Amino acid sequence: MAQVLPAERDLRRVIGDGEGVPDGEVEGLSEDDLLELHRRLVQLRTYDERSLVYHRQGRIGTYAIFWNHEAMQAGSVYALEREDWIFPSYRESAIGLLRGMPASTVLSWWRGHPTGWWNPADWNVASICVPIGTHVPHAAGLAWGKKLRGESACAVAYFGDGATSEGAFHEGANFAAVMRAPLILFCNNNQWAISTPLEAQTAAETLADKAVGYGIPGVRVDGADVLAVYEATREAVTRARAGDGPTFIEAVTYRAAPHATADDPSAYIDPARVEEEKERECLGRYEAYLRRLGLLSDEAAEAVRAEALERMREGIAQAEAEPAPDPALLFSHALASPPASFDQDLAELRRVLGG
Ligand SMILES: Cc1ncc(C[n+]2csc(CCOP(=O)(O)OP(=O)(O)O)c2C)c(N)n1
Ligand SMILES: [Mg+2]
Repeated sequence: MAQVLPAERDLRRVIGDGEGVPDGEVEGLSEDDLLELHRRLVQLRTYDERSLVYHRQGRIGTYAIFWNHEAMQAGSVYALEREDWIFPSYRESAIGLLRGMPASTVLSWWRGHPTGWWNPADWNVASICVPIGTHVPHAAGLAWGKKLRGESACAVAYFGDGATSEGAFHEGANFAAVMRAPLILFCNNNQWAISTPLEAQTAAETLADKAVGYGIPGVRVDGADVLAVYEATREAVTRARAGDGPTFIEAVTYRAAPHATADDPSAYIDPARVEEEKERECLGRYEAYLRRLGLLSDEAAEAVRAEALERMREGIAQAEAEPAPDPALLFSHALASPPASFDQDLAELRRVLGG
């Protein structure tokens, strides 16, 4: 068995600050790659900002904001192949867009419309997981299955800092490690689980330290540095494909938005800390990096934004054009032998809905 070293403590970074901290670069990324990463960040940012507006307008339901989480999602997915599987939590609800999934599909999910439930095999993107951590064993099982079949695909499970306190996380991580399953455990450590801060979540010095207990490598990256996230994930993918098993990636960030539209963080978060974090948010930092390299002009940035906005306009129009679903769907797959009372319940529901 390979020797497992203590988890890396320092945050990996590639992007400098334009002043004392110099910019690095990632080997193997062309200028086209750098611009494509930018396009993807803007796509996610636009999705997120528009969704908040759609929520306020009553056009989608409760929505889990992922503002400033885009670099963790775009950077890690860029290190994957299309055959690799993505297991998102609600925080990565729009990650399918990076595989070409229509925005209307994800918006329909937030509208509670059946067209929002895609076939995972169409995109190699599992259903959005709302229970905390329950998708980690699913991802471990899928990854192990790929290994048993001799396929080269791997899986990535996305979860938060709070999920690391859940039994399902432990079971999935331990199982994948023992089976040397090709799994990447991607933890978005935004330092909050709704109103529970990180220090109330764990007694470990870092979340990456947990990897040591599973006998797998643990790395820490700056979650607002899309290039550092990409590089760390690429290494984890290489390890997974080589048969060396899982890697735990702790991407460190700070939640700069409410947990979700139903949350009021002013009750528990220091607003000055949030403002500080917004100053170093991931898209602005990456755009500044591209500008320092001379790769991004105002016009080009504007064109990318306009394209992303158009995709959202089309997406919401398409989602809203879907006919209302039949309320019978609520009952039809619940039980193999439904009780007679279901008929009365459905009739009552139709009466209440005015149908
Ligand atoms: C099993 C389970 N317990 C509790 C909840 C309620 N809940 C929803 S979000 C959340 C916080 C999760 O925090 P974290 O894992 O850090 O993810 P983040 O929301 O910060 O991305 C909790 C406890 C849930 N969805 N599932
Ligand atoms: Mg969290």
